[in-house]
Amino acid sequence: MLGKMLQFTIHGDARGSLIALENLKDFPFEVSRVYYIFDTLSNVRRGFHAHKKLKQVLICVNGSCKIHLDNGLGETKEVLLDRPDIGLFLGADVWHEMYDFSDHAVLLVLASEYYDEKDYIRDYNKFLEYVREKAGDTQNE
Ligand code: T46
Repeated sequence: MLGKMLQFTIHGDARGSLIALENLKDFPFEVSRVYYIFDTLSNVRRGFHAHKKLKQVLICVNGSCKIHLDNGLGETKEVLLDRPDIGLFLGADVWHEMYDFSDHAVLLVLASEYYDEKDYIRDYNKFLEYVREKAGDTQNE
């Protein structure tokens, strides 16, 4: 699966809007870490990696940005995140790049694991080798 869009419930009234997210109800994992990306420039591209284990939900809680997804097996996708009630669920083994950040964009990320640099594959060719080897293993099972 190359990223899945999640629609969150907005609790709104005359005072404004509120979104509440709960482990295993609104997304399929338990959060161990939260981080957010802000003060980005529109011409900057970030990411350029995949994770071996980490699951994440990306939510652009202010402004907008785009995410390029690539499973290394020929499938790619571009996702626009421009609403605080939309999340992108990202499992392991997906190469991702974030770009086209609007002014004042804030990209909030819920992550299933603590930060671990060993979980990153930051070299695209190594990513291709990794996913193709895994796909081959699955076919041989
Ligand atoms: C991802 C995308 C969506 C930490 O010390 N702790 C953390 O939890 C994180 C996420 C980062 N860092 C340090 C590591 C680097 O020195 O913060 C610096 C910037 O991280 P990075 O270059 O990995 O940032 P992005 O925007 O390329 O990627 C981030 C996440 O790292 C990554 O897991 O999936 O956002």
